Amino acid sequence: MARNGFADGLRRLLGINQQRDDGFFDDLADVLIEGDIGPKTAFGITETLEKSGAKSSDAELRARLRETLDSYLPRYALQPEPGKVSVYLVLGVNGVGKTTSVAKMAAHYMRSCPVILAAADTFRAAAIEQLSFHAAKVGARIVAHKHGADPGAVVFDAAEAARASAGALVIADTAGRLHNRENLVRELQKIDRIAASKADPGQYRKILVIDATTGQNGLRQAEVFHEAVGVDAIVLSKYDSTARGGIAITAGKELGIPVAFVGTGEGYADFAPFDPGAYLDEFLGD
Ligand SMILES: Nc1nc2c(ncn2[C@@H]2O[C@H](COP(=O)(O)OP(=O)(O)OP(=O)(O)O)[C@@H](O)[C@H]2O)c(=O)[nH]1
Ligand SMILES: [Mg+2]
Repeated sequence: MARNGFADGLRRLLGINQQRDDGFFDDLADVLIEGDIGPKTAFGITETLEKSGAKSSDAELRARLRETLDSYLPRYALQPEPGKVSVYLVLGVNGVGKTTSVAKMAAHYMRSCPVILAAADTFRAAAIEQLSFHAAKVGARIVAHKHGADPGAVVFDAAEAARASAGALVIADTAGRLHNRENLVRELQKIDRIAASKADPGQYRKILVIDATTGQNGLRQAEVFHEAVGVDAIVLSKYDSTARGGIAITAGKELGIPVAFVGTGEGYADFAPFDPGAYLDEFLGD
């Protein structure tokens, strides 16, 4: 995994500035922002630290920083209930890793429950074939319609199939489009209504894939999708390709959205539930 920019920056800053003068906390905010923490959250963090630990030792400051960041990370387990119809709708802009994440989630959940993939990206020409390829590889069932078909109807049929097999987790791939916001919102809301009506109560989740290499753009995407349909959890993809991961903290603090999974490569096994402790170890270089 790539070295963490924030951890290196923090180490450097602690080495240079032992005084904790005004400049120290400004510099710390800059280093946090370089680590992909949003400016608002970064200044909130430095304000908290300045109030509580301005004159503290390196170790104390690190501990306080860790405590503060930890308090911003919502705890969340994404687990379907056995015997129920659960629907996980996977959302995100172009190319962030939605289809790959759907396949990884299938491989993950198939160990504990039946999974049916819904090929609800009917927009991009090769999307259905791509998902079918993954489904065959991981051994998951798939429900697909023709290219250009109504994505809501695909989700509907997949949920019906889940009902017919006495419960299953439906994981739905969707098309990634953000260039026409109104269209996206309208279409998403339609799929959203169908998914919400077909899943058993409390078993419907909207999961946004964010490419960890896109930095602050990821937060903007989360805001747009959250406003459109409400986002329950994030999959942070391509975390293997970046030295920064502050988006997990910013999304938690500013939007209250937890990270559920982290993707660290192209293989199905390069995927794990988000572990806040391990994440903070790496972010802080502890
Ligand atoms: N290194 C790395 N590559 C990833 C990861 N997740 C996905 N990818 C790669 O990112 C590229 C795009 O992945 P897709 O799953 O097709 O993305 P998508 O969001 O479905 O794309 P569209 O359907 O075109 O919007 C592929 O080459 C994937 O192999 C990851 O965690 N790490
Ligand atoms: Mg896709």
